[in-house]
Amino acid sequence: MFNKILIANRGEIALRIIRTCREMGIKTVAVYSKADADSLHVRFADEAVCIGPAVSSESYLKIPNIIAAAEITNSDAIHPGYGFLSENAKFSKICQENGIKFIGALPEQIEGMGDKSSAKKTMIDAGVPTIPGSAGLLKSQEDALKVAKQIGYPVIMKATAGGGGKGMRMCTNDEEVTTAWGSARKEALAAFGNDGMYMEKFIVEPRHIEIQIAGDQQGKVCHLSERDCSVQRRHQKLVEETPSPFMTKELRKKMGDAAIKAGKAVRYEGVGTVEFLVDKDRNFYFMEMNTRIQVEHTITEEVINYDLIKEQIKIAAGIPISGKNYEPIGHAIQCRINAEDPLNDFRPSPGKITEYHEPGGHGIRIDTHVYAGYVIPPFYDSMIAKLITVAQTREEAITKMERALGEYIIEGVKTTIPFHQQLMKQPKFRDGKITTKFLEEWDFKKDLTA
Ligand code: MV4
Repeated sequence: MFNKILIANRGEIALRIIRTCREMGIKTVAVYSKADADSLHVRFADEAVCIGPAVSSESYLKIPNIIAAAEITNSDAIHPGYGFLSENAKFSKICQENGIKFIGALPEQIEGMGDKSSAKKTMIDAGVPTIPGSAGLLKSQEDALKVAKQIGYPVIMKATAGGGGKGMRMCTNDEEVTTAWGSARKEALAAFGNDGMYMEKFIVEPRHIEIQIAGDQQGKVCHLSERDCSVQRRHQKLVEETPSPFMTKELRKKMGDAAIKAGKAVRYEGVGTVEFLVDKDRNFYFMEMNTRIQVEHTITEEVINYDLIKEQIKIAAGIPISGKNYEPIGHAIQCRINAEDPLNDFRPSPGKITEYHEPGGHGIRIDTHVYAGYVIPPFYDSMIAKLITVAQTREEAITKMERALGEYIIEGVKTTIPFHQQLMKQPKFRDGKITTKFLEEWDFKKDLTA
């Protein structure tokens, strides 16, 4: 087992990792930017190293500084958390070359999944269902028009280096394909330095359901059931839950098998997520594979009673997994509490938290790094807490969430708490009738100001 782990991250996930390390008897090193000197992850770690100024590109993304911090503290592994360097193939490789275990995917796995068109090809070869579309990248505008005709409108053009909706265009006719061919490629080139595009049939009002998997160094892969992340706004997840209200035992078996196939196809080591789009007839299609721990891993932990960070560390240390698949017990929901103003286009609202009181009681979990007097810096993402409720049924978990949101006091900054309070009351949400279209169709500003 590792002696000392450096955590190349900040905020709640840095704390989350430190906590598990402490339970495992592993020493921890925090790294921090000048803007985070007063952060809890700095105080809770055994050691802390300042790695640069506030701006991420000069600190949390600065590979030489992080490697140097690992060397001087004699760390034998690095946990990258999510975001920042967690899916950076180059960083994974540099760790490897310096004899530091990267607690995440191997460079070739990150690379293979980062290119969406080649990831899709890998999945087709492995027998994982994918969305009908172009065989690989589109060669020209004429090729795009030809493929669109073959698969039939509506279609969607996607950047192979994409994710998060950038360089993605839905097209309903030839003219839109012609326009998209220019604009989407330009956008992708600017964002990723890669303008490779592929095309798929557009799935109308899909659900986003992802399967958590774990694979060990011995080649065993298991699934840890699903999370429904259909409540998203501009590709930002706001609420996640498990089990999915749309799930059946049969579908879980099929999607779980497909996710395991996906993991085995790349000999996946560590915990990962296979994202699927699910249509109204419960057909499911591979969308992307994430090779990191995710923000929403918490809800899975609650329904399968399993510490996923501990599992990541054990797998990285070469300890085999049991290999059995997990069924969820009970129901867990997570609301992302962001320092954002839901009435002003979710504009970030950094600043000092003047008053802070957390909800508590049975079935409540809060993962956060904030406290009364904490100043939220403007440089990083605006998530300040994850509020998770766990109960025997979905209805009870929602009721508990309403109660907890009502108890949560955060003053000095705007937060998404009022948004979540209204969401929990929405009949469509309560009925589990949520697709990725749901937030577009709901006039939440009206409900927030009523
Ligand atoms: C799609 C789709 C419909 N049909 N692909 C959005 C992000 C990117 N990872 C893939 N995305 C989508 N791909 C086909 N063939 C609809 C979306 C999509 C979406 C997917 C998941 C969660 C939220 C979404 C919001 C809008 C569009």
